[in-house]
Amino acid sequence: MNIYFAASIRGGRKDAKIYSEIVDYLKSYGTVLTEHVGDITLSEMGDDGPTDKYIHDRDLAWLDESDVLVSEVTNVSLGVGYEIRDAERLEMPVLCLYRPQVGKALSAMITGSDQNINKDYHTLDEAKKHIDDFFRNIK
Ligand code: 6IA
Repeated sequence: MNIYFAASIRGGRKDAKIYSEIVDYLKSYGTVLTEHVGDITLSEMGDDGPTDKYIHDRDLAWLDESDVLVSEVTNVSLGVGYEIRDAERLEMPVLCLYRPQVGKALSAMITGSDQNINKDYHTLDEAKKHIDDFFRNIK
């Protein structure tokens, strides 16, 4: 099972520790092609490596090879929204994990789509339970 994990990079890295914990848990279900997204040392300016075109083309190729996309969507990210839509077009199962926050709401383009599964969570254990349910239902 190839898993594409999507989460904010240039949108902001304040939740990087959470991403790292989600990536660790996802590894029990398969190969996480985008493990670097959970790297807590990666800054939001993380652009000291390959070119943006290289990153874009490589990531979309990985998405093509993936069986599912799991995303953490609390921190708004253009890249994550772009990847979610591409995964929906590819008709792969998509899970969007969101931590509700006072005064904010998740984009209607995510909550209004019937091609992804949206789950709110407050603790890592809750997120893991949503991940378990997601994989149980796609097998
Ligand atoms: O708009 P954002 O940067 O927040 O978009 C984040 C999403 O786009 C993630 O889910 C990634 O899959 C993808 N993405 C964006 N930037 C990168 C990136 N930057 N590397 C890999 N995937 C990316 C450079 C990293 C650095 C180690 C050279």
